[in-house]
Amino acid sequence: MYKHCNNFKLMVKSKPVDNLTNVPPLGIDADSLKNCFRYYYNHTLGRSKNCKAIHYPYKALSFTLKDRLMERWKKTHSAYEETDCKRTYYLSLEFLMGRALSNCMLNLDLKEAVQESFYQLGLDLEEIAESEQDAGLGNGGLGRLAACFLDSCATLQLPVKGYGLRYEYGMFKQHIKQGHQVEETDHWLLNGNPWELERPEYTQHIKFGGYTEYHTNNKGKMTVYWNGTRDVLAIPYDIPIPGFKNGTVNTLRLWKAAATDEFDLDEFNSGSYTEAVEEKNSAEHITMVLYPNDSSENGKELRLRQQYFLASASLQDVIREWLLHHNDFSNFAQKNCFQLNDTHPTISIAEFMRLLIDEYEHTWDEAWAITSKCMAYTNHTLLPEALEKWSVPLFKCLLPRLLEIIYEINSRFLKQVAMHWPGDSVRIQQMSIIEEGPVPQVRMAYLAIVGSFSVNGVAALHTELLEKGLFNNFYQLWPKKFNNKTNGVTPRRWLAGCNPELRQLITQHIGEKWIKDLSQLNKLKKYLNKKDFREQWKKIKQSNKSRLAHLVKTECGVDFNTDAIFDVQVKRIHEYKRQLLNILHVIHLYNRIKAGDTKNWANRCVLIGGKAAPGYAMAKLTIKLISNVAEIINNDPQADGLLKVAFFPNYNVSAMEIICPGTDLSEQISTAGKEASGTGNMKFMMNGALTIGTLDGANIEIREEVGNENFFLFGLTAEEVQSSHHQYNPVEIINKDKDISAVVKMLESGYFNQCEPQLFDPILHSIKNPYDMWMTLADFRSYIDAQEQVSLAYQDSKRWTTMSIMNTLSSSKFSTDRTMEEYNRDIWKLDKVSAHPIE
Ligand code: 26W
Repeated sequence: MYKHCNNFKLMVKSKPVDNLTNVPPLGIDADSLKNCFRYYYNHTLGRSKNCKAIHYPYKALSFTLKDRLMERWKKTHSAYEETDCKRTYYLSLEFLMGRALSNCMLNLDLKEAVQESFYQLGLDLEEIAESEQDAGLGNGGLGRLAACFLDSCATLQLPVKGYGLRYEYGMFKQHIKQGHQVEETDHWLLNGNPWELERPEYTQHIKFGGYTEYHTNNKGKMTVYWNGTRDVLAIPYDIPIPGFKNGTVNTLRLWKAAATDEFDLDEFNSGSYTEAVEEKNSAEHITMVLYPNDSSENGKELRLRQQYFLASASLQDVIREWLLHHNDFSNFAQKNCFQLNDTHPTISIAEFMRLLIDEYEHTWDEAWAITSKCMAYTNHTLLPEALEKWSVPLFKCLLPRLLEIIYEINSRFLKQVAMHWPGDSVRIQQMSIIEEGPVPQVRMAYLAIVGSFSVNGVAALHTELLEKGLFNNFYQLWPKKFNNKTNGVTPRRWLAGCNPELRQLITQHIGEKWIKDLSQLNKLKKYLNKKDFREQWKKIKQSNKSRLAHLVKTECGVDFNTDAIFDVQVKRIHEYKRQLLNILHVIHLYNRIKAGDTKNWANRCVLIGGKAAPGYAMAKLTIKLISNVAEIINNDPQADGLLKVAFFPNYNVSAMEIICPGTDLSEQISTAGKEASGTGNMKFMMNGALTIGTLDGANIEIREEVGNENFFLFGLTAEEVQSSHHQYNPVEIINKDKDISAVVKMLESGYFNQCEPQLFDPILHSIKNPYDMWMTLADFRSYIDAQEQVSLAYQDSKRWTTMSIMNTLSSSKFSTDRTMEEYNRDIWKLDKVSAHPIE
């Protein structure tokens, strides 16, 4: 293990360094924090009062807080070791953590003490906290979900460790220039990350390339050697994950790729010294950048390298720790579980087989018995283009031994299929992990299902559609493997943290327990009709709207009036999410203004934000359309006061922390059957926004919880979408509806692209296309009508306030605490371990 880290030799003559019990606990009062802060600022960082850079006070405070986490972190680790408890490893290519500092203060309950010490030092805590860069190691929903899960696991004292990649560059930064998205790199690690702890002593070796050789050993046993590989080092960096006021600190371990110091002697001797060194450079590329695609990634070799790198490093690390305390793998499966976050880390199934067979001398059957009992797979998407496939030739070249193992898994699996459906060769072809064709492909989702004991979807409808559609064959074969786990969001970051005024109001009325047990929000019901409570509720919403309006002004240069409806859609830009439907409605409202038709009008400020995958032309064009429409409307005096539109640049976790508390209306308008769950919808609901939405993903469950009367429903159902594709006639819809035809005409006239003729033709074609997958116009009328209901409701301020309160107090199901309890009850079956609470 230490082969390439010679500075991590073990001590022989020295005694172990003083253990934890002899270390005095660090003070958490304002004075101790202040002294510690000063120490770091002056001594460790070596800055003086002349230094103006905000980065250093940020760093000094982060170190101060990390120190407070450290003893809890070690105690948590020892508690897990001492109890020899069962563990879960959450394997994910993405962890969208956002900022750490304010979250740490929240969960350690240190905010007031830090505030006090900063007051004494004359420093502005808010300004310093806001200077922290987001850890944007994810694209969207899937990555943020992983982050919320970690928060809940630590809060519930579940022994769960996250494993991911330490990308040097996170999600790109989005600028809007002349209405177009422009990407800028996010070199978030440039100035160091004060929250991470480098652990070079646990470096792992990862193999790539080479070939396999078969030898029979002296006991007559066939052994496989994977030789001629080009190895890469995986160096772990640990990030602390504090639970909410409970003394637990779990770990997120992120791997960085580094070159080995071994030189390829052949190359060296043949004089290719620089080439040999260059090779080392390419090793480091593996964790250089997060892939910014949230639906399709067409077989890029580097992406497969990333996936295998994560899988192999994490599994070897788990095995290393396991063997510290166990002699063999006999009860490994009883004590360990790997949760695969989508198919991205699915190569783990084959890699674990390889390690058990080739490195730890198990038979195939023994290895399979262990592997298939500890892997669990979560699916996050129904879109066929998002289902990962890897070309067999690429696999063979990069991971020859793993391909052999996958073929063996497949051949044994297909025998099972043949037994279940004798003579059904079509079924075999349909279910094979290897898709035949000119270039055969490895179907990662099928590998994940075959190798896991649990397969789950992320909302009730989504799981049902997996069972009935995409994975139906597998469901027929193994119905018990399938289960639903509706997503959630952490109420620490997404209510207590981002909405401090509402936190205070709620706590004043029902105490503080709701932060750990969101079902307590129900207790607010008795205040629903209390005048004082309602007034305060409204006041807080207004104040959060002012905060958001201020942000919109600085980021977009657009004035939002806080009396208007704040109508918000923020999420990745994708055709299925139908930002297009939203902007078509905006154009409709504008047409009404121009026609003087403002009966029952409610003033609106429409905010749309999100990143488009850099190669997704249609998504980028949608951003341009939104920007152009905004430009025209915001500069038209006729629309002034009635309608404002803004595109929010660089939407990320920290922006959402300001956006969701200030929102009145949450837009969840995907084509039914396409959005697996959605989690933004939950953040808005928790903060008292009302939803306008289709019967898709978790919207269905949100509506169930809040009641039909508190939800603005529109659009076709998933079933209707499925069954009406063949008779979809958008041109007829346009011709029959004067509002819709006015919108389409407006676009066709080039009103929004006067200097750029034909610019939006692809958008016009797509909505008029009878094969439009997203059936935008099919739902347009129903959407307009539902939006009119929204306007009416908003004018009745009393009714709106009631609906808003009802949304927050009905949101408890959507806490990831509930989600994690369910994963644990049905899949992981972990005991909770208390890490000797200090609080
Ligand atoms: C191949 C690259 C790639 C990368 C990411 C393919 C697919 C993805 C994800 C599946 C995209 C994603 O984030 N899915 C979202 O997951 C959320 C958490 O479960 C759900 O709430 C969203 O509905 C789903 O779109």
